[in-house]
Amino acid sequence: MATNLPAATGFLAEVRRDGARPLEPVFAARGSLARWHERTADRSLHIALVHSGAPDEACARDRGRTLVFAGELYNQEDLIGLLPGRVLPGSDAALVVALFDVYGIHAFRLLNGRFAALLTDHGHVVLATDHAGSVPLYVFVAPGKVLAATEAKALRAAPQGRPVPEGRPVRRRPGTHQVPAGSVLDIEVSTGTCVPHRTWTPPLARRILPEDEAVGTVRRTLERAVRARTGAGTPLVVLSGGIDSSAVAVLAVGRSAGPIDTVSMGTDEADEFPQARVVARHIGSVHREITVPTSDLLRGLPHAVWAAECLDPDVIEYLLPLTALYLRLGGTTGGDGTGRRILTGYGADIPLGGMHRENRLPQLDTAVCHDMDTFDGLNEMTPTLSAIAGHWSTHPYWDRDVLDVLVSLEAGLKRRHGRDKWVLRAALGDVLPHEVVVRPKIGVHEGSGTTSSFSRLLTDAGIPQDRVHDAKRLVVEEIFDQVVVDGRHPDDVALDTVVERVADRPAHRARPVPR
Ligand code: IOT
Ligand code: MG
Repeated sequence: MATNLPAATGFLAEVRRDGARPLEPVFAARGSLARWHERTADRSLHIALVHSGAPDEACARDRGRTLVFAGELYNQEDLIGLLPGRVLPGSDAALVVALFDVYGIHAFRLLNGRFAALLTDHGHVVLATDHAGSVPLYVFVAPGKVLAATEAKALRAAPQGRPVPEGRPVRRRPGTHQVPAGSVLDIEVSTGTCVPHRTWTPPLARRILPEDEAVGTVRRTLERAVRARTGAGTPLVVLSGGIDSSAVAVLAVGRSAGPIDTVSMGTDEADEFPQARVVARHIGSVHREITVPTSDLLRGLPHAVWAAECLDPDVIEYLLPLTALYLRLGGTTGGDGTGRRILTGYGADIPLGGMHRENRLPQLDTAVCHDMDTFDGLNEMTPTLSAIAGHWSTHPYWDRDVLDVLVSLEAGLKRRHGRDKWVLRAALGDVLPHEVVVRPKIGVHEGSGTTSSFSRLLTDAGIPQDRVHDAKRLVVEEIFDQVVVDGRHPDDVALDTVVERVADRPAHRARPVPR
């Protein structure tokens, strides 16, 4: 592989029997663009790939099948062990197509990875997402046509399509559907008939383990997930100094020959720099601090929505400071080997109930169940968030094995001895300073002042305090319509006008204070 990044970070692929012109590939993800065209007697396949220097490795052909693969696998060794006597596949795509030959669609049940894939298989198209749907995948289906892309905006110009079973319609693009997380869609091209299969689902049962066994299992599984993600170069960890990212950073150090890189972002209003510095000093990382003026942070709202294609205002508040950080990391051209491999602590709170600050076990597990039922489609972990700046991000806590362990632990291991996320804190107790291990959670939206500055933007426009959350939803929707549905570039979105329009809606006008 030419770089330390996956071969491809996104694709648009079109299987057609009609010979129509392929769509113009439009991606927020930055990188080099490669195009392929393949013809058989009854169909054509057009592929446009966003790649980082080795586009050939993102496609694999075997026995009349072609696979397009964006992302990477984290259990290659186990998978290769399933193919005894075969020539060792040279790329993740080649490995998956070889496994498909042995296992059919069930091959996708074997994969632990961060990917979206499309496979042509003799009159069928098979689409697959990883267990978490962490690389979003969108599809348009009509008889004789299957179009799929890792960004909804790439299918913007597709005509009206048919409903896709289990697919999630995209707002104001009724023909385009998002493929669910942990799924395979088996589509017959001639008829457009589509059969969905689940390949993963969050564990529903809870495991009872002695403390030391739970702690040891979490440590080992997380260590393996970090190891699988560090790659060959110097890893870069986005570090807040909280337990989640500090754990990733200290485990990455164990994997790296030299010091690792860490970076923290803050704004002119708030930062967690002192907390992150404690960790950076402890692990001896090469550490940077990036301060983003709050006005610039807010101007990035259209970029965050453009990258994540997400309609949830709370999620956008988590992703906005991270988008701002990724855009300022440098080495931003992609495709020329300067994009960074980024490890993040994002996602630990979901299986551990960390966001909910809940002491009572039934409510804690209710929160975990709710969050595991609702993560799909939020695109919180989309690689496009960092790919808009040419980077590749990856999330050890949402490794399939780590997630299986964390979700399934009984709630009393998550909240214990008066601490939230107890099992994780205990698992890192011997390698992190005590003050880091016991530090209470601060969300990135709080630590960077994003929630408060976004609120102020709206109250300054005259929106009453009690309407602010609702107004945030409308602002995000309006931006989504411009950058995803209408295909506008985020630099061309007039945020002030969007806010004014939302403020002018009757429900959002400030009411006179009753005397
Ligand atoms: P938080 O846990 O604060 O941050 C997520 C990750 O972003 C951190 O682990 C760290 O790697 C990076 N990060 C945070 N702050 C900074 C900073 N100042 N500088 C550099 N890197 C930073 C929200 C949250 O609180 O993030 N994320 C939750 C999940 C959201 C809930 N979603 C849901 N229910 N579907 C999480 O699990 O991480
Ligand atoms: Mg977190």
